[in-house]
Amino acid sequence: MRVSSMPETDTTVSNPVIPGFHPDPSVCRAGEDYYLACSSFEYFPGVPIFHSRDLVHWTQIGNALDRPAQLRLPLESPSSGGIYAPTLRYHDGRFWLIVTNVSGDGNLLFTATDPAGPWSDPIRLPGVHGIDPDLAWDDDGNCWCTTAGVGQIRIDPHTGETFGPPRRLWSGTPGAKAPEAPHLYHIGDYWYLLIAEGGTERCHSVSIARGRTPTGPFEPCPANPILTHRGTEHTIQNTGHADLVQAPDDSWWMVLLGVRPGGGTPGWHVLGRETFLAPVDWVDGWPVVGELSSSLPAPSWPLRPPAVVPGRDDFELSELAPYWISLRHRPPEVCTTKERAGWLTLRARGTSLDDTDVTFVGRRQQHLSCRVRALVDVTEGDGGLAVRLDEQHHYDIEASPGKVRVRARIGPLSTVVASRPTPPGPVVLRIETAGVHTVNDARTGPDVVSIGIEEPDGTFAELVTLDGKYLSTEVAGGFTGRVIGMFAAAGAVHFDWFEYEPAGGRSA
Ligand code: 6LW
Repeated sequence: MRVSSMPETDTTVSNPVIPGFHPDPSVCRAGEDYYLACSSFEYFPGVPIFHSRDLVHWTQIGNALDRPAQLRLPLESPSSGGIYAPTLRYHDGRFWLIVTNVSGDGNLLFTATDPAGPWSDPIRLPGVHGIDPDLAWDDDGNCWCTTAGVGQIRIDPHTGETFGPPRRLWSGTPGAKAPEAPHLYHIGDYWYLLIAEGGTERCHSVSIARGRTPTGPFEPCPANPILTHRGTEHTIQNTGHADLVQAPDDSWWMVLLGVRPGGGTPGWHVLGRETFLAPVDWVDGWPVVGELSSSLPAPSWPLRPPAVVPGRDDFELSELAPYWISLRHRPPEVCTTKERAGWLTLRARGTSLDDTDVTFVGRRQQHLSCRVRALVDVTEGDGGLAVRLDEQHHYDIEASPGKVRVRARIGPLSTVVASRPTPPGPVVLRIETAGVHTVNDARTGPDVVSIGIEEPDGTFAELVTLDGKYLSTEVAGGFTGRVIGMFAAAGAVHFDWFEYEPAGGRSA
């Protein structure tokens, strides 16, 4: 099952091209096909892989780390731990993915002939330290691995062996903090080193330097930062962590992360750091990034929107769709169709979303305004729907036989905010989020999260409306974004279907 981003008109591209929590994008091209990977932190499976034929429409084709041998996330690992930024490259007819598991085995390298998978077991890199690892090959076949915080070292990508001590290449702009997200490219007569600096919040930026060899020395671009929205009122903020790719027509493009805050300045964002696209030109041997906006002129080639995946999952397939993610590992008890044909059965491990070892299966919230519904049978357990950022920031509606209750967890505060009896039998739970848009897509808030059930005649019986600001990154911190899904708090909970629907206008 393929999950596609929003369709666009033929003349414009709407940014983000991959809405929702899809940070630290890394892109590569193989012939006419583009592939993109993002970080995934405490979620399993990890590192979503996307495919595109036009750089504009992206379809999730899998997750690179989809088995425990590849992705070990200790149950006590914190939210926003786990899998940090990847680099995805195509070299010598194979796909290469390098990533850091900050809660487990450090820097790991994977290969695949098909980016949809299966990907290999990890090639460990004990001699590679730091985060945001990058891979680049020179014309002599040497493979250079560059990381944030340590520098560059030559590796054997087949064995993980490292050669010589690491060397520092460039520390970025004097005075700018957190040089990270390095990517090395051989373009024309130069080797270019692209980095992010300023930190992944409102000061985030993209800078670049160049040298004659992959090991430098590097001279910084006189126009650095080549991209930033810091100090502006732009509706897209925190722009940084970029990667460059050349199209078959020789044009250049940049994917990068950004956020869309609401509530005025500095505001708050709820969908996490999303993947954006920007055009790049070259002037005097330096890249010049075109305007990054929520609506871009389309590239010169025909756009190829793939089939949009329906937002409803009836759990009829033996495999969960690739957009489904769980916490720290997919619970072995998740049985789709085996126990009840066409139902998803979740067996409780923890007792609530406060626990790091909770049975939760969710999908990234990709629209400021959306409606989520699910039919749940709690004759054998307790469970329901939740919208979460982390263990300390989530809103849940939990059904148990004959009643539902809504609980809000905001930092140290946790309280049942509403409850009511329910008719016997399965019940439809509903969560609606609404982020109010104004001119130019700037969201002035408020964010609201309405939670309730559906009466037998389908009408929405709202139990409570909560302030969505408390499920934002500016309140909760961290590197992820909202995930909405199903959970089990006791026994076995059966879900017949789950439906995610964007509401209102273009609110992606
Ligand atoms: C990522 C690094 C960063 O590895 O945050 O703030 C980390 N910058 O580039 C997680 O996204």
